[in-house]
Amino acid sequence: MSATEQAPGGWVGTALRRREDPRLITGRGTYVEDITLPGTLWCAFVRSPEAHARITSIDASAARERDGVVAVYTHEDMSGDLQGPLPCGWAPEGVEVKAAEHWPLASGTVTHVGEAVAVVVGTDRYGVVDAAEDVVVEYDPLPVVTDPEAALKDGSPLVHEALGTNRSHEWSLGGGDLEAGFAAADRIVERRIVNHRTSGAAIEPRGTLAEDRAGQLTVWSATQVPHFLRLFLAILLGISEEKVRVIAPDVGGGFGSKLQIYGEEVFVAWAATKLGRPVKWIETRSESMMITHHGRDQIADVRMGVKADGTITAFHTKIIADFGAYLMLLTPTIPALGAFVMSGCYTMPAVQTDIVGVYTNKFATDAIRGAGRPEATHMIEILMDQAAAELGLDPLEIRRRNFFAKEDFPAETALGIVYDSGDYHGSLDRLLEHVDLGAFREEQARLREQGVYRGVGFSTYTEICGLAPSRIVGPKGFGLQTGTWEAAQVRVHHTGAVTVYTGTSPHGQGLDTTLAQVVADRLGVDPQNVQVVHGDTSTGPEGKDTYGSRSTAVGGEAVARATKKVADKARAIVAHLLEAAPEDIEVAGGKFAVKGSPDKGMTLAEIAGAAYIPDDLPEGMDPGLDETAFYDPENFVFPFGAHACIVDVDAETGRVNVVRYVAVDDCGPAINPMIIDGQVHGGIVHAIGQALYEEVVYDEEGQLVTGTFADYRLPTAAEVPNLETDRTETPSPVNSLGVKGIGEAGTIAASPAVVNATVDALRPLGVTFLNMPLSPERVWRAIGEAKGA
Ligand code: MCN
Repeated sequence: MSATEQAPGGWVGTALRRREDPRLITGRGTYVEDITLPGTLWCAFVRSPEAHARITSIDASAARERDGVVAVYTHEDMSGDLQGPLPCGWAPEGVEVKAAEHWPLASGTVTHVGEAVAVVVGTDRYGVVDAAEDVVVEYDPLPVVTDPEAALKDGSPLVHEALGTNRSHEWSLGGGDLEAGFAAADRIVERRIVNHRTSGAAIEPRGTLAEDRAGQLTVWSATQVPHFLRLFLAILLGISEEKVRVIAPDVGGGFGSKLQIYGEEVFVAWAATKLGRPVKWIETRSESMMITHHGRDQIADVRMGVKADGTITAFHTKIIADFGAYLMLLTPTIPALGAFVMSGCYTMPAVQTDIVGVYTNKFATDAIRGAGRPEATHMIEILMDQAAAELGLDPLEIRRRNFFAKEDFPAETALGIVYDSGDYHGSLDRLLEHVDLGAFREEQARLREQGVYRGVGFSTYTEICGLAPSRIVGPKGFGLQTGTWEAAQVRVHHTGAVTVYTGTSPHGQGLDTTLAQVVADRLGVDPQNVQVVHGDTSTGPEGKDTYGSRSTAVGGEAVARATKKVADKARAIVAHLLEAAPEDIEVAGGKFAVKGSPDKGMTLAEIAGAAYIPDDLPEGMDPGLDETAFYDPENFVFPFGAHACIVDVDAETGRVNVVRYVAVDDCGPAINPMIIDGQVHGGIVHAIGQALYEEVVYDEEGQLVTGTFADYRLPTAAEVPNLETDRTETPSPVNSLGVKGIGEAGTIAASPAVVNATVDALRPLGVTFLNMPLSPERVWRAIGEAKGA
């Protein structure tokens, strides 16, 4: 299909090329870095080289004397103007969360390497960096703890003395009779699963520019959450909200790491108001590795009870979640998100997740693509393979025996969560159309004789996304101190061109294209004539931004609902002018036409003309063609799928090479199959990266060992085979589009497939279990240990 050839059903379903791409890939995007206002001042942060220390003195006199330095600030300069510390948005009823105060600039003590201690502001971008080196900070080092288990022990150094403990909180989610479930099991499979710390590693580091012009504060920031940022800037700086405008211009990837209210953003906004001049900060790559939040970092002791035939009787996981030094916007919620889908695709009668959150002297963890759900899927899918091996069952057979059946949907899990729709057997069947398992096993045996260790691994997953239902997510439910609805405005201009304002805020997901497709079908126009505006808090309705794969299932549905209101009004105008009944007007052939008389109709431009020059509108109708909708869904949506990974392992060096990867995903009816493929590709590569290469490492002194892309190994095209993708389409009953999220699905699904494949390859050598990352050294050692065993 060519780039613009419409699918038979309309623009929805068409593999339209991302129309934002020509601009983005030819250097015509506008990132924060591209915006410099006259008189802009730059800032450079003085960051702690210590992981834990008392600040005994800060001497900025030499820095202040440097040419071009306008000011040097510390916490004391700012604190009087701040209405409170940086926010953590989770305060569930009945759970005591011990949150340490977290300020943009350290207050007396530093608790992780890279913590900002002072800032130099000046006229020259490079001059401020030199001046920052002239700021002399004296530290009195304190004992450091980086291991979360050590941090939980009595007598451990305390990250925050004032809290009296390193334990931030405990939280559990369970359902069904766990004890009875384990009592009924023929076997209990137990594993310790370590899900190591990773970085979001977006191609564009963070950056913020702020200008205060006559009391109106405008902030450009590389953020996923401009609406939340405006709200918190207003609250923290004590400025009336309408006087704060936040613009997220083009944002070069976020992967969760820009779903945050960062100290640098607050500082830059504050400094702009203080100095009356624009202030700008652009993060360096090494800062990004150090002080843009990390993800994962969980140790889970997982137990699964199974009958001899593979039926699961109980699933219990105890998670130690390493939060680093501070609870940031969503830090403590991340492991809990995984708890909601700890049943996976399976009819487990009893499930429980117990979480303990721990402070350590590292930077904070928070949402990174998948946010809690990759960790949950990893536990479940690794345990499925481990149980199959212990019971002598086929890994796919054990899955099938426990799947919810297609007829079970909507399916309630033991946790009381209702999965909206699904066909788990269907997606696995589809996967096996691509992967001939019989032929693979023959090839595997043949290769083993030649000393080549090839393995196949599977992951059958479901995830929870479309983050909304406020009644479940909000203060009286899960405990987020916000609503999580979405809003949209659809404005038809005089000429019939359309502008859509969405409260979501994409940073690479292609929403400019897909939301235009949704609108185009409903208004009978070409998507090229539908402009999508996002990421500016002073245009369009309020919004709740982008995370949790919500932009389509929640934001897209809000767009669909606003468009429906416009279409209904258009229908009424056409019916009035053409003397037909509104219910007889349909959108066909680029017109609002009378059913059965395609020639009798009006284009959107003609209707807009009638709406804006209102000399003959239906009785009582207001002029204009411009509608807004707010949408708060009844439930989440639950995408699902089946993935297969084939790897070769070099038994001499331990190197794992992914030779084939096949994914079948289901996110409901595709709006744009090409964009879905792109999202799945990116998601899988993210997980292959975690499984094989990427790891944020701190040493025992709390020094960051992986501070650059030379140490933090992102996979490149050379490490990833051509990914094979296919889809099934099971509509969700939750929204009118039937859609579910796809932005995180690949990442949620893929890591256990890679690990299961590696273990499958190495079973003849006696390796039966591995934790990530599967670095050559770890795999090589495991082979050696198995030989010695
Ligand atoms: N889509 C579709 N048909 C469907 C479902 C989705 O065509 N049935 C399309 C959507 O319209 C959208 C894309 O797929 O163009 C992803 O949609 P959705 O799943 O709703 O996810 P969001 O837009 O809310 O994106 C968030 C999600 C998250 S949480 C992370 S993290 C992430 C991700 O998406 N970060 C990304 N994908 C990313 N992709 C890029 N390039 N960069 C990031 O930082």
